[in-house]
Amino acid sequence: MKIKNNMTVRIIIALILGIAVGSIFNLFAEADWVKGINQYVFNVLGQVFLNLIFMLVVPIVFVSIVLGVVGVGDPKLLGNIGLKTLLFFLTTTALAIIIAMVLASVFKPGEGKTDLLQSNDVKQYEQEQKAKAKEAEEQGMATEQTFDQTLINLFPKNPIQAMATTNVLQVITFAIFIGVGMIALGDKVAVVKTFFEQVNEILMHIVMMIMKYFAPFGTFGLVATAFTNAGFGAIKQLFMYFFIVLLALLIHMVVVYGGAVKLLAGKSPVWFFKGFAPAMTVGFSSSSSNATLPISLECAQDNLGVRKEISSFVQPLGATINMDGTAIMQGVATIFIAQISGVDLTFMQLVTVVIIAVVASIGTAGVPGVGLVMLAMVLTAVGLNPAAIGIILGIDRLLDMSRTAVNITGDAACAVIISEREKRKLNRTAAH
Ligand code: DAS
Repeated sequence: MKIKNNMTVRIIIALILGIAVGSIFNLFAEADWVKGINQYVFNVLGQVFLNLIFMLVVPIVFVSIVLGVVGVGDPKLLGNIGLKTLLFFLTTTALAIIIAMVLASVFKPGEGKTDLLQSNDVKQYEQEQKAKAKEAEEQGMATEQTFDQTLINLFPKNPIQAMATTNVLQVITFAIFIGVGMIALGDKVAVVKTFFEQVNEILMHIVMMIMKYFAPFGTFGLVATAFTNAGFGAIKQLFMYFFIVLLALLIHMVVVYGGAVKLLAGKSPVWFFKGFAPAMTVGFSSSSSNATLPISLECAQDNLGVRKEISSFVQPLGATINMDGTAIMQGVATIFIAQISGVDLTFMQLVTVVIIAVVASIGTAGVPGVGLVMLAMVLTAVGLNPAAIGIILGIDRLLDMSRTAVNITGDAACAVIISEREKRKLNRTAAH
């Protein structure tokens, strides 16, 4: 845990330094030496870090969704407890992202003039998009996809091309078919399942390595570039984004989890949060649901009286396929980036964000920073510039800590509810 804390401290120091240096450099933004340092030092550090994150998007999306589908297709899950668990997870994740997008749409953190989007990578992406639209027009192809075309384009003609062009919706579709095929063939493809599990472990380890060894440098580079371009004034929009994610996390915790424990388990929310507080603390400091699992299980079983067989089924599953906190960050971030990009998302695009974020959370393992990798996928899926995550990446570590605490609390709430309802059922049977 010590190393993880140091990593967090290093990233927070890099964030503060980046804001300070960038804001000072902004005062001399026209000087050649500032432009030189900004381009050849800050921008290089930031873009390398972003590329490392993008490098993992397609592999993580493909492998984690194959495993997510196979996991969901586990015969154990098709039982009474499994179906209730799945229903709770999917419902709360969808609720989480809706709360997030409503708050972001009401408070509009990204509104107003900003130079936050001035990094070279973002400008280059916009030029590419304009060139694609122009080419499509010249070929008489419709630039705006109609609903039927969107539906048809969900299914890849060439899954390798879908991966090569980061067409995440098609990669997800292909992954779902692979997962369904693996469920159908069961033990015949046990080796393939092990292969995917081991590749996923490698990918998660790579995420951990990137966050541990490169995140402080990348954070400094991205934040220094953003503030050199935009000046200290940009802190307001970043703070608004930060505040709205925290507000959405708090509302989701108190209203959705507290309400669910009260209404569905007949237990006091205060009792629940007090009993699970130690695990929330570890989740916050480690930014990893997986690393917190032993403490999460202990709190649920010892403090909240969850039956061991229910706790050890629901919580490990939840650490992988249920990430409401992450979905909240993705909902707010998508609306925030659309606002600073001056893009009005259509209703269909908002629905796509909800579906993609729920699907994305199914396969993502609980390690630090993985929510950000999946955010790049969500942005790509709705046609927003994934490079824009560079703007929020600097402050993401602090949010990762908070959303991890929410992720594991959702799993515990589900375990408490199912355990309490199973106990009542047993008591009723005994009474007759
Ligand atoms: N850190 C992840 C977790 O462990 C969440 C995230 O990256 O969004 O739950």
